[in-house]
Amino acid sequence: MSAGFDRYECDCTRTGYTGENCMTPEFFTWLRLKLKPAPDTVHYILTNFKVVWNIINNIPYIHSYIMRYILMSRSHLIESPPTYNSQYSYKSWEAYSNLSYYTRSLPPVEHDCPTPTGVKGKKELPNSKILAEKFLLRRKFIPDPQGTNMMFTFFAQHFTHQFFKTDHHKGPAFTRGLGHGVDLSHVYGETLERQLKLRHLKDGKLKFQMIDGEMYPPTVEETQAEMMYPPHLPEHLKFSVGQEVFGLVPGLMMYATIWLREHNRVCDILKGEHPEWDDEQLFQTARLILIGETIKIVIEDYVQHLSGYHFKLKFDPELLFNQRFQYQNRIAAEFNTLYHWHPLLPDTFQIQDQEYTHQQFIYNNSIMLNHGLSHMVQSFSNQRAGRVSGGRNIPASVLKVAKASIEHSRQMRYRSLNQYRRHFLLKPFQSFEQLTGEKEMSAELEELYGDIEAMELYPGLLLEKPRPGAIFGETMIELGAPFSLKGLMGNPICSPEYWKPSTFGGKVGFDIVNTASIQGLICNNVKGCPLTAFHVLNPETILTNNISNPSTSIDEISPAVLLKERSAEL
Ligand code: ACD
Repeated sequence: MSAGFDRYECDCTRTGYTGENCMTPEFFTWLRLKLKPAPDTVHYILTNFKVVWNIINNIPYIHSYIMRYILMSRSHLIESPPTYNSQYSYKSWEAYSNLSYYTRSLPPVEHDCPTPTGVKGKKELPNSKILAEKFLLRRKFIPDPQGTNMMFTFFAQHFTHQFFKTDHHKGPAFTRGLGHGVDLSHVYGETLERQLKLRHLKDGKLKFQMIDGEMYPPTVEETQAEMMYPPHLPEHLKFSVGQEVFGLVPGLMMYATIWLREHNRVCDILKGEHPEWDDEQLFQTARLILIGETIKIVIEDYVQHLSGYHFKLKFDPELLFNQRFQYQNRIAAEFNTLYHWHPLLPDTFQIQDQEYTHQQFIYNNSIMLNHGLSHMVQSFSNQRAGRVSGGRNIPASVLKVAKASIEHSRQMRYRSLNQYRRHFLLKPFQSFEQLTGEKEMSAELEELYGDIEAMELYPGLLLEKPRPGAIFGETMIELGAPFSLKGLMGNPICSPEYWKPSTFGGKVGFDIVNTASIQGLICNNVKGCPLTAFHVLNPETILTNNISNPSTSIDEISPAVLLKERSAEL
């Protein structure tokens, strides 16, 4: 807090630290710091000693104890109720109550600070275009050594677009996603008006159309729920779903179709259980079931894959019932920024024996109709994604999104990478070489930034040396995990009052939630039940995309209209 024009005071209340800058640990803080193993050590233990973990995973008491510890230690790092936003670096009712802001983990840098990230570094930050081109642009596709595939990549994009919905009219500090978490607004629409347009209003179901005996989303013509499509696209290819931007890539429309089928499938089951229920109750209960399924899949398949742990992550809300845990969540701007994982995107997309360039892929819903979901799932399961951390792996076609992330972070006056590391209990980097683990880029970064304390968050996350054999560096995990686990477990369905069979229509609905998996979701909704996972199933499969004769037989769309304005949504 400022105290007059040329002084400040630090409020150390309940920080566990004392002193003018709250930098001196109290005794128990000091002891905890001494006893706590470094995150790299914990990560090493969790990703090695498979035999030991296999035993621990089967001893319920120890397994639950560790899972509870993971959830609590991560979510304690997220302020709840939320505090700051990009406009307010002090607590205010406006910042608390105005849901159209993303919240902030760290308040913005004050306007009277000598340098853009505070006190260290140069007066001006490096040019964002130069940064993006020099350090982030892909030279040659770097495959992810963890084996992440395109099923994961499109799941990530599809799932996160229910809560990362920056309001481009208002600016990067604002969101249109007022549910601030897993509300499935990407399936059901953000507003009640859109939801009603998408609903069949019979048996709880969503509107659909049948094509060649399979269920697909209805067209915009039918629902009148607007979508973002290039104007000349034929009407029959303008599918209408909850999230307006999901026409952007066929991978998103594939997941939108799968969740549409899942919703209607669950409605049939619920109607069988409850013939007495009206459309509204069937719809609302199916929505809660799908929210539960999503959280289960995200924790047990998606985060499990990302973590690389041999410890088996478990979705069990009861673990937190006797803990001090707030069932609420507010999406942070920093979480949105760190989730810009564009290096995942390959150079081309392979489906069956065809190869699509980015330009051929975007806004091309005919791909879904031509290949069908089964072939899409099989192909995406086998195609490897790119490594995220380590630098120089963003495809040229989306580099502008990375450049925008840097510029938006500056507009929102983000603190430096090291300040975020301190906040999330990591040691600050001492040098650029320690950050990147190499000499060439680190020397250039030093030249541009002048001081490691001035290094920015987003380029830092993408340039950090990945952990051995891993998709991410330490910072991505240590910042990403608290935001994720708090957001997932803070969902109201995880609270004691909601987490019971009756919320989900009884035992049958509760079982659907408790047995959900990515394989189950696919099996229940895609013809032939193709084998799937979030990693390439055969690690030998294609590390790069080398099909020599890409097809030109698809409905091509003029590049002039492609993605022009809303490419940031990708
Ligand atoms: C742990 C568990 C392992 C953490 C591993 C990776 C996490 C890294 C980045 C975030 C990943 C996924 C985000 C998933 C869900 C977001 C949900 C948001 C809901 C609002 O060691 O803690």
